[in-house]
Amino acid sequence: MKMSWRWYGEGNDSITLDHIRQIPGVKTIVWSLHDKVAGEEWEEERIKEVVELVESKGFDAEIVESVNIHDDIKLGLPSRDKYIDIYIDTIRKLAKYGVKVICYNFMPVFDWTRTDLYKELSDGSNALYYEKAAITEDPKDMVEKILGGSGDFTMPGWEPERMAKLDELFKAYDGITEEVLFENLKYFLERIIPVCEEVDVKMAIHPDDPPWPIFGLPRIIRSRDHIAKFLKLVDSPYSGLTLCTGSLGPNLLNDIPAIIREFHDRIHFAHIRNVKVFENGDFIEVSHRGKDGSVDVYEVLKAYHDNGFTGYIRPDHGRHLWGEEKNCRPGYGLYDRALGVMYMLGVWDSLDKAKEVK
Ligand SMILES: [Mn+2]
Repeated sequence: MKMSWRWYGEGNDSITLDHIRQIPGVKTIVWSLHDKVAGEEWEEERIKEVVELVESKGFDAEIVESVNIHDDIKLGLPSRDKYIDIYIDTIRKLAKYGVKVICYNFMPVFDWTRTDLYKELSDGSNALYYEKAAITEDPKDMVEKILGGSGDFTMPGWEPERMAKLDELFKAYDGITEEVLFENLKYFLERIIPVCEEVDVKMAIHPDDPPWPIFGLPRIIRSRDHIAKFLKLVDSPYSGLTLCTGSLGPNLLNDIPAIIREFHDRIHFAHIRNVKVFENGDFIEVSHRGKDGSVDVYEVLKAYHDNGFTGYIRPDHGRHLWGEEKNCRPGYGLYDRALGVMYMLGVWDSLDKAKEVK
């Protein structure tokens, strides 16, 4: 297992590489060129610059999260081939600079969805919250909430330019069923995976968050059966998973440790987050400690450990602590994610020791 940390880049994150160096055990920086919109070319010079900076601080830069996928690819439009060519070009450039895993998602229109970015918890901290009843008929209400609450930070998946074309986007997805979306994903993978095999870059799809359809849009990576179907689309180790416990967790029917045990050899990147699911289906993000929420984080880590997991792990979102929400990216503060790293390393070290004793 290699511990990693998502960093939004110089001048685009309240947390610096020097902060991250002081968190025990973090070896890999998860990065991206966050100013790039889906379908845009990534220049080699820009890639080189980030990788060299990250490496100069003693980390490796082996994971990119994300290289976003243009809507034309998801929609299966004739123009998709042009965008797939650009995507392949980016994969080749990233491989040249030592990138091993690319995390991506195939969610139509919206990335992750929440109704409150700063919901207060009983201990006075606050965190991302999803209230089913607050999801109105009109997705624009939610866009306003998300963009209005993100301060000066850009929100990946919520680019104002894309959100301005919301009506057009919804119209384009009219008639795109789960089945069609799977077919369009297959087409994309059939073109890129041979290149990934050639240059040794593993693709790792992120599950849909939350794990159910919203606003009538199809969501296809949200349960054990959806994952099994996805892995058969192109049956190569280079087409794998980012297994996010925070995304699958809000549906209590998802037995995450069982999913890990079944598909561990196709999981390249583990996102660990705990969520507390309420009786009415609302949920809030909580600390990584298993007892604080509905995800049994110990059993999740044990499922990886039992299977000799050698991939990357990162704390997913965290609560905002000690007033840091005034100057941090929603869900990506320093303190709770650092506590999460230590919780995970604590569990992992104990599992290592227990194995030695036997
Ligand atoms: Mn995640």
